[in-house]
Amino acid sequence: MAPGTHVVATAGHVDHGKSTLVRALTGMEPDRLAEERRRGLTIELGYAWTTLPSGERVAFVDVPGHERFLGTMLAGVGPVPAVMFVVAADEGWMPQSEEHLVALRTLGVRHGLLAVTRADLADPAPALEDARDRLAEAGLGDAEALPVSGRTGEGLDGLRAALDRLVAALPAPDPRAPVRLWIDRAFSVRGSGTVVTGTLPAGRVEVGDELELDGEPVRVRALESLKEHVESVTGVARVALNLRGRIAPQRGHALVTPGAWTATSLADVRVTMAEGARGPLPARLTAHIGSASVPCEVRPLGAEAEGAAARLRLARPLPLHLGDALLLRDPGRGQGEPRVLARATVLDVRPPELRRRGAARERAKALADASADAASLLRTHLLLRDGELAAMGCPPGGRPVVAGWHADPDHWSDLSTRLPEVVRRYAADHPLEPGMPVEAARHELGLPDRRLVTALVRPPLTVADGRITTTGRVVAGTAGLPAPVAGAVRALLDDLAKAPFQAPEAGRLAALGLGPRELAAAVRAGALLRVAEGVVLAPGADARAAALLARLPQPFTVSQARSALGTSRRVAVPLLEHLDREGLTERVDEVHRRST
Ligand SMILES: Nc1nc2c(ncn2[C@@H]2O[C@H](COP(=O)(O)OP(=O)(O)O)[C@@H](O)[C@H]2O)c(=O)[nH]1
Ligand SMILES: [Mg+2]
Repeated sequence: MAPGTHVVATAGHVDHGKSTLVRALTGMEPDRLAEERRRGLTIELGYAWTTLPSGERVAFVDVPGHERFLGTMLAGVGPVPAVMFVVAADEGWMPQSEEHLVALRTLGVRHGLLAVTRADLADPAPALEDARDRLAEAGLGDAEALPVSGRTGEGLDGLRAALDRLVAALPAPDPRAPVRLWIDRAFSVRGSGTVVTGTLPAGRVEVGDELELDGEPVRVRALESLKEHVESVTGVARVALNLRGRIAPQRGHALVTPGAWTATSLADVRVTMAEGARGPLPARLTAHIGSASVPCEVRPLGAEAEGAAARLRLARPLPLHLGDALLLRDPGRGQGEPRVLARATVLDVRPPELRRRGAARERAKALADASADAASLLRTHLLLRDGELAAMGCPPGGRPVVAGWHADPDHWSDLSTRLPEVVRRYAADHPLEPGMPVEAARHELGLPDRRLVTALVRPPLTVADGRITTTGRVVAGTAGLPAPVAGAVRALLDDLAKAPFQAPEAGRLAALGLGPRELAAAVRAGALLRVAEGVVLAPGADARAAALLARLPQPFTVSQARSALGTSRRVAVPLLEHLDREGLTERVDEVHRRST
């Protein structure tokens, strides 16, 4: 396999040697600003990279350690999966060591190593042991700990080898994941327009791709990774994108795959207090995710006991998925007080309005049991399309009920109980009509798509000519037939109850005394469904077939339909033609059909 690239952020107290170490490892200058070099202080994020002994390449995002630049530090660490935590041997654990570690823990960073720098100035052992214990406590128990000196170069070879082990152990991100590139720098280059840089955590970007920035389409004109032109790049990587579009990108905005994220300024979350912080949370905070920092309001939804559910209102929309973690920071706190206050795990990106009295408490209860998955979402939203689930970051757990629609199982069974009632009531109110229009049933049940109604139709209900007929009509139909015919039809319906798509053979029809004339009467009475000459099924078999076919991979062939329905070509071919006529399936080409 070709060597990959990786991204590691630095962390640790100011002046502990982060930038010096990055410089020593890469030979590149992470402090790019004149002011930074004059003051010997990192103010902005710095970028530098090197090739490790294995051939793997690692880029560092060097963050400022000064307490005034916590926001910048979070922007650097936010999209990065691994950290090089730096503690000075001569100073040991300091306030920003603590604050950075709390931030990493809150963001859920679990991969890293510990470099105890300035080992030429003091015995590194005490600082190393202390810091190693603290990192382990914060979920970085696998971090190797190494004494080094950025000044003398002591320990650097060991550090390079440890970085190799670190990057080899990082989980490989999904190259097909949707892109969300948090911008950390944006600038204009004379002659080529807008350039943005960021850490691509997963997915793939290619020259020519269309992405979105705040809902505006942008085209990737050119692409660089680590200062080399490339045609495509797969996360994790540091990337620079040359963009075309009517846009003014800034740090904290994100380039995303169109349709793959939900841009929202409202999210329901589970709040977990950060180490050392105590509630209740102030109402106004700053939310950090990726390189973004956005003022927000936090509204607790229930009592503490209900799992600390809250609703976040962000000052501007962010592209979010369920399961995303936002770090909540108090921008107003003074020195010495904890500023990293909590983690907010996103549980819903399209939260329902809370209008009724007690709605907030109820919502808190629901969120207390919720996970960041499709099943939990469907409990709230009841029906969601494939695309909506994807934009919320949830692969659908089960199969669609029809045509890309997913339903909460309880809601679906509730609907299938309500449909016959609704149809019966309609028949009673409209005795002269031949059945309830599907559209009326859709409206009555408050469903967003007629196909959902059709999918709910089960025998003895049936759909014909856009109307749903009731059991009553079917029973009346059989009853209206001459007794021997009614008896024969009931026998057929018994057979069909066991094998709904195995239309009786000519021999069976003849044995029951059902000739063309008798069959025609039974069909007229609505007691049987005629699919083609000599092919009859129970009423409603068409709707049932359509619902089964909608679960097949689309489009499908006659033979796939045949085996899904458990029948022969003799029945499948005319049944599919019947479904085409009913608008429940449609032909794609000579051999394929799809559900509508
Ligand atoms: N003696 C010694 N000094 C170091 C070492 N690493 C950094 N320094 C010095 O410590 C100061 C702060 O280093 P810097 O890399 O800017 O720290 P940062 O704020 O963590 O990025 C500078 O004066 C460095 O020269 C080291 O390993 N040994
Ligand atoms: Mg620095």
